Amino acid sequence: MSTCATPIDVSALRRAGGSALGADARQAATKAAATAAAQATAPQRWSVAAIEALFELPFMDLLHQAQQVHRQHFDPNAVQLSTLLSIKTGGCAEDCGYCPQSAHFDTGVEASKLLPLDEVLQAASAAKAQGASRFCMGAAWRSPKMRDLQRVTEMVQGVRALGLETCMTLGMLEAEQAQQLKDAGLDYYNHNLDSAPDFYGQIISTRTYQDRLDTLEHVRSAGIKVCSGGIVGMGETRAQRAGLLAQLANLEPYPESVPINNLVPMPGTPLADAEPIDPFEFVRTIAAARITMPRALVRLSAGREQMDDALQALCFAAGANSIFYGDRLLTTANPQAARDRALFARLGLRAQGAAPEAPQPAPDQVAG
Ligand code: SAM
Ligand code: DTB
Ligand code: SF4
Repeated sequence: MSTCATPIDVSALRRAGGSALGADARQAATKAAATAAAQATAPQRWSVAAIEALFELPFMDLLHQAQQVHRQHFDPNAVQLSTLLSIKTGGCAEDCGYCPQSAHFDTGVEASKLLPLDEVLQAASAAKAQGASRFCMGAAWRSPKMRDLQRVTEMVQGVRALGLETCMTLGMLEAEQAQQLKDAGLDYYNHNLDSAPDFYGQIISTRTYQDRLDTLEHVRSAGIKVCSGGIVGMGETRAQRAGLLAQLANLEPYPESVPINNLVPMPGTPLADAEPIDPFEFVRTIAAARITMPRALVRLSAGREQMDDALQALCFAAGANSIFYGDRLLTTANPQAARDRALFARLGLRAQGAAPEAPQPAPDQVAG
């Protein structure tokens, strides 16, 4: 890992606060020692204002800082690949305003039953053969029922036996349910905070922010690694994007994996006509996530299909080091695996922790 770049003072930034951050403070922040956050023994809290101050930095300064933090903790040319499968689609009782799977909205997504084990294992084998290191299974549930949990634990065991890391996202969990998943060998549980507390109520009414925090606590206490992030581009303000990151970064410990989703506006949902976020603001969000959660895998998640290669490259430069890999997310399209392999080859990126037999990008797959 290279640490050649000019150091920064992350603590100074935290102290600096929001709009008060002027050119001098910015300069100070880019000149002082880089490893403050990484070396801190006690976790420090991030104020929303300090994270807003990161967003307000000149774009190049912010990217530079994010790269420095990234390089202290990760190989900057390695990207972790997770493949997603919807094991139970549609008909969800929740009213998340972005989601095509909610039964509250007429989106054309048909409700289906939980997939059989053999179909799940087939998809997992295919994901492994393509080079994924983690297999994430998602269900459109408010929370899993007892009988569902029995069946999903078999999926965890089967996918693990294939040599893949496992992740599930099944909605809210009670403490005992989290323990059952841990006992089955589940590595990660995804449950997003989705947005800042002061914006959340405009998007979802059927579960509270505290419900989400409680689930994360149950997952953490059971010893499962936490995957939690959110969505941007839902009409939130910059302060609210900072507010989401503050919530995540101040979890003790912060999540091992942080998906940053760019809203995929789905016809029929209340957010179908949401104003798209400025692409550079999206990159800023990735950079701020990297700086505030230095050791987390920051996942460039939903929305890649709508991004060009240059924007994705900026996201990687800003510290994203994980993607969903494979042609589908849950109900929407994701870039074809071949397109991702070509992008990786053009950028000199490689898959982190891929199975040895995973196909490496051939020179002729490199797009012009
Ligand atoms: N039902 C479970 C839950 O809500 O926790 C798991 C599945 S849910 C679809 C997982 C996450 O996908 C959501 O928390 C949200 O962040 C993301 N998501 C859903 N629809 C999206 C969309 N249209 N655009 C971007 N992200 C989306
Ligand atoms: C996450 O944060 N993003 C993924 C995963 N966790 C489960 C889901 C994205 C869903 C995008 C809309 C869809 O495909 O339905
Ligand atoms: Fe249901 Fe999850 Fe979609 Fe919300 S995000 S409607 S809980 S599937």
